[in-house]
Amino acid sequence: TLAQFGVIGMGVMGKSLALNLAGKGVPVAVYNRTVAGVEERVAEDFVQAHPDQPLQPFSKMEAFVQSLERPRRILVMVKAGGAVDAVLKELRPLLQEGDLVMDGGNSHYLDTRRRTQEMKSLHLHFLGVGISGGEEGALKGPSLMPGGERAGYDSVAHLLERLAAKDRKGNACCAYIGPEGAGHFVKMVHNGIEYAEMQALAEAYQLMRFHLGFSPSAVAEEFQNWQNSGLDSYLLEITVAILQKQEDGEPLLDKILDAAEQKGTGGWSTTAALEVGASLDPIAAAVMARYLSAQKAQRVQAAKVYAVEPEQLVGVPLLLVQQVKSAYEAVRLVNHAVGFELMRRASEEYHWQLDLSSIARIWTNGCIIRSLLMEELADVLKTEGPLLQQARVVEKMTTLLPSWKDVVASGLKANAALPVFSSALNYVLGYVSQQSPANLIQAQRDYFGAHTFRRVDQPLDQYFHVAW
Ligand code: NBP
Repeated sequence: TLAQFGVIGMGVMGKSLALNLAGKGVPVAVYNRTVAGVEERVAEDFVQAHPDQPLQPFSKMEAFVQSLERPRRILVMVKAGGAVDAVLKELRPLLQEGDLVMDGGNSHYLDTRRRTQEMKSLHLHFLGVGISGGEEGALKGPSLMPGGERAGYDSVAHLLERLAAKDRKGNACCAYIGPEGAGHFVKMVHNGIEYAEMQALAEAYQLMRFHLGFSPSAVAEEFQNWQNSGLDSYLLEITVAILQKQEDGEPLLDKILDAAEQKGTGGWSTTAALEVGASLDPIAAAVMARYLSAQKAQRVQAAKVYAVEPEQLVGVPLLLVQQVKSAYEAVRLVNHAVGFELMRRASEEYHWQLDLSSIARIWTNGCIIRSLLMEELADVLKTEGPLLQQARVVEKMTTLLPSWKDVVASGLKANAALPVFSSALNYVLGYVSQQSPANLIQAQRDYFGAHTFRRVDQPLDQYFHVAW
């Protein structure tokens, strides 16, 4: 029998996705480039675990393509960048009109736009599919963000929906996102939000560990309390497990070098925000915090020169921990708000008609930023208008704000660097200011560059210049 779905690239993700779908009874063909034996191993592993399920390995691209029923549906799961173009180049002459190729890697959305056009000119369908959930998600059900031509999506929707995780109501965490690079754009923003969520957790940990004197296991216990009181998320869950992990009777965390690495999607989100003119403060701050952390040698040297030590927060410990929790909760609201606002702006700019509530829904399971908050947002985002102005969010934010301000103020005073906690707070305070000091900026611009300004006492479509 011909396979209904093909996967190219038997790395961590490709292998797991192939096993996921074949495990659900869909005949799948798999191919990996030169490395001998990779495909066979995947097939062997699979056959052992599921003796009745269909998975066919190929080591020749042509035979792989021929093994697929038409129109073909092929998922390319290789390293983002040149490797995707190399695979497409090899694949194109083997395909026929109406066949569909999907790129499931973390490709840049502008590359996806270009590839969509290249494929379209050859009458081939192309989808850029954002995939989140890591290895486990790929195996058990990831969150899928397919973007590209609607017709291409329709020909594979039934299979992608089987592949995906299910939300609380049993619907697939997969929905058509929009044309061209929309799917990869949304995946990129997902990762941007992920960066700031991780950094926010790191800052909460830092305050408790180094400024309140908690041990890693005591922080884990506190985080567990948060989990059980409405803040549950996958990232919080894994952080608890990480803090509890021991090696030779000591926290493994303390043996890990404090220099964060990154593959670029957080930075891409920041660049995209600059391109569409959206604020992305906590996400940009999280990216920069990783860069600063990576300058380990310079930091060690500077620590000697400045001799600035972490100091204890002043106050009642129980109360302070409560305040850290409130700050964390508020930061998360802002982080999600700026992420969704970036998508809204991009949607307008590129005419994608993104459905933000649907995007939040497909992020409620399978992906790295799944959380109770995301489930609430799927509902809140059904209402038009900025997230931070929705009644429920305003109410929540208003109760959290005093503690958040206290934590940031006393944290900075105690020498804690809090890039995400503080940048998100700055964002909110700026956001709720009726009067900003930007009139001074406009005056300065007009002074040195004759850039003109608008006046509050004149119609707003008129611009003025003064001989300063
Ligand atoms: P891996 O590093 O595990 O696998 C990479 C795959 O790309 C291998 O099959 C490799 O083949 C293949 N490949 C490379 Br590298 N260069 C190639 C080329 N020029 N032609 C053909 N194949 C080539 O990566 P992964 O973790 O599975 O990630 C794949 C994509 O999925 C990436 O874009 C990644 O960002 C994205 N992603 C990863 C995760 C995750 O949690 N890991 C989550 C979501 C998205 P070889 O075996 O012959 O070297």
